[in-house]
Amino acid sequence: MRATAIAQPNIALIKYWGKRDHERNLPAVGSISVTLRDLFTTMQVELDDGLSYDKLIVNGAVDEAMLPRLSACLDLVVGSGRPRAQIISKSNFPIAAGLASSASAFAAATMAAANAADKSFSLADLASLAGRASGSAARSLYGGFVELKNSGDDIVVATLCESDSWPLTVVVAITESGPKAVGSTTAMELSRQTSPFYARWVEQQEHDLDMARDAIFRRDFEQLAAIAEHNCLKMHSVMWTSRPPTVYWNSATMRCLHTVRKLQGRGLSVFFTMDAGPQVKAICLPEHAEEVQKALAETAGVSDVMVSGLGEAARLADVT
Ligand code: 2P0
Repeated sequence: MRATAIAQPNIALIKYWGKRDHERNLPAVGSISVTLRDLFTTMQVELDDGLSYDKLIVNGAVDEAMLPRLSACLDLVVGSGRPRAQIISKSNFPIAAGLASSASAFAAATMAAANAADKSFSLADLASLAGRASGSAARSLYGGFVELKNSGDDIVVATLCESDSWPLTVVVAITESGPKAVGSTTAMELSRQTSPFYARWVEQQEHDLDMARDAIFRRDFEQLAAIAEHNCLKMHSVMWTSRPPTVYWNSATMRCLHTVRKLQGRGLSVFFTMDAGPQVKAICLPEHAEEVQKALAETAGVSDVMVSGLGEAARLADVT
């Protein structure tokens, strides 16, 4: 009744922002992401009839805040009459700071819970279940370049290109390490309800997905860079025009964008993207990673820089 799974966070190049169905947590738009290799979350789920309540330990400390969402995820995967669980989670990167920690956490939790309960779900079923817990988590069940499509009443997730067939590098500049002030679920709902740009955002997403998919199939870095930056800035424009506005950036975020622009001016193959947090992710060709890392580390306000290649799908660590 115990299993452990490992999943890596993913970084969206074409973003998920907004829901079309709250109850089932269905996204309003498709998305394309890259799964990372070097940042990871390990999740051990132990179902125990002797327990009277669920318990979550994150990086050695009891975590009450995330427990209700994880308990609901386990209810979906195992069934609401399930035994209570002890869940032990470890991540090697800052959590709740816009680094997609919920994606790796819920992807790993879904896989571990299914195996602890001896349920044999297909990968597609696991992705659907993980997506109900956290939209971006569905993508972390797959490796490399991953697309999440809206399909009728559910989602369909698939790898577009394996990590080793276009091995890009992701450099993450940390500009703030505390948890974010507004959770992305709340912020995206605010955007849907109040931003005058929201409808256009949804309307244009298919075009952005087509452009990114085409760029990935043809390994066209310039095309991918242009559409990913555009899509990211559109998503943040939707947030900024919400009432009240959601602004995840800080001054160091902006300085990192200028750093990336300068690197591009010098001919380096690199582009930026930002999510529901102030960190900047610079995606580049591996031969430019060292220079990108150095330039971001020297940018004022950057406290740390993490580097990752692209990685594989979520997997089981053991089953006992
Ligand atoms: C993404 N984000 O595509 C976008 C870009 C943040 C910005 O998916 O409400 O934790 O749990 O489904 O997946 C973060 O939101 O949201 C996210 P829920 P999730 O990566």
